[in-house]
Amino acid sequence: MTDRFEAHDYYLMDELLTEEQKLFRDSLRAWLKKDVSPIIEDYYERAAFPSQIIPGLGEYGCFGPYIPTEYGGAGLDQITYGLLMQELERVDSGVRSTSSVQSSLVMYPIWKYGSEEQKQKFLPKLATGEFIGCFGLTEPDHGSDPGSMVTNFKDMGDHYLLNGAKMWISNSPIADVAVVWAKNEAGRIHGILVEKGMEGFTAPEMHGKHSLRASITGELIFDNVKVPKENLLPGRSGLGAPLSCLDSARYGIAWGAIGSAMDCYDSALKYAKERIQFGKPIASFQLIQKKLAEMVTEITKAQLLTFRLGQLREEGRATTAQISMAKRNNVDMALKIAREARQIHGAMGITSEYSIMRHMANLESVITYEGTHDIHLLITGMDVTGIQAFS
Ligand code: TGC
Ligand code: FAD
Repeated sequence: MTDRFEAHDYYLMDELLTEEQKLFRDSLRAWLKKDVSPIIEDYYERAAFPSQIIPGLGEYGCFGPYIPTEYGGAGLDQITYGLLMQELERVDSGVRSTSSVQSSLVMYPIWKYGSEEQKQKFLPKLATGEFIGCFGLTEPDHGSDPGSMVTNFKDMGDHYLLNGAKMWISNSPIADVAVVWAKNEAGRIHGILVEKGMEGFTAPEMHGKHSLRASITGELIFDNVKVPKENLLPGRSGLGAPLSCLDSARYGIAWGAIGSAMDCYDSALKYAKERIQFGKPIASFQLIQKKLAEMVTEITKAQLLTFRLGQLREEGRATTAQISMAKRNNVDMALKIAREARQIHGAMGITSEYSIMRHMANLESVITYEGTHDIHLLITGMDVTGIQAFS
């Protein structure tokens, strides 16, 4: 599939970006067009992960964009991080997912809560893609309510003994290291680094997904796994530790969803101008124009919301609730745009000649993971009323 994507910048948002930010975005976009777009549909159809793109993701700063360079990260600002996520998801949500998990859910907790030895051992290799990581929070019986997790570890004197299971874990079957959240004997949640090859640790792949097919998802099973004590993240405990990682990943998703929407809009606009029915391009009909006008309006609103959120994050002022609002709004917006774009493409919209249906199916995962659409609504509700309505 030739990638004909052109970015539309209705409110001249590029004028708000620095030359360096544009350079990072444009060079990543060019590489994705050349090396990733042409293969992604095939991998998606075969439900396989294109592992040959891993070194490229490392080179373009997509593993740990905002992690300091002393640990191998790209040392970039939050807006550039967002722009990278937008470009990746413009191609496929699964590609953005790989970068999100590696950066915000694996490198971030190690950088933020890890010991110096853990940082030196894992971060440089994660930054290049030599190591792949995964993040185990969700369990078969505990998704939206991770605080009720049952995965646990016992202090055996010279090591910890880990038992339990995690489910729906992006990249677990190919991961070299898993950041696993588990309870100690006092019921306190801690992060533990579980490494590939530890006895009693397996990570079987989950099959049968109709969404995010170019990303591998699996389980994490711990059957009396002996974990060295130095693998405990010493810097923070409690549910707030994994939730703080989610803040960073959800922010990236807010940008990423804009990428999917931009791709669907661009494809729909081109198709509407080229497709002739009743002797005219379908773009000349009012109902098609309504769809296109609403799409570009919603994308522009999401871009402005997310750009401001990026500024607040850069200043360390963005709240969890503000991030929830952007994740919820932008993913919902992208899903609606994918559906409208699909309609504009008529029957062609359901084929693999266009990226629309793949984006639409992918976004059904994105609207559920990292906190469901309704959980984010409840986070906003709690923020504005001061009353929590989760339980
Ligand atoms: P709650 O009582 O509200 O909070 C527990 C403790 O955590 C603190 N806290 C935070 N700390 C830092 N950052 C945040 N964002 C925080 N949010 C809360 C809070 O202050 C409290 O601290 P303390 O000291 O008082 O104990 O917790 P709750 O049990 O009521 O749950 C709240 C809820 C439902 C919002 C939360 O648990 C939640 O967000 N649920 C959704 C679960 C989720 O998002 N899972 C994602 C799994 S990872 C994933 O999906 C990866 S997909 C990857 C990909 O492929 O891209
Ligand atoms: P549930 O929590 O069972 O929710 C089911 C429904 O009930 C939802 O509509 C939800 O909104 C609603 N609901 C739940 N509680 C309430 C409430 N209090 N009030 C109102 N409605 C409520 N997890 C990881 O830890 N690591 C990963 O890498 C990871 N990758 C994933 C990749 C994919 C492709 C997918 C699909 C999921 C992934 N997840 C991962 C898991 C994801 O985070 C969970 O699916 C998500 O948190 C929701 O949990 P659940 O599926 O158990 O749904």
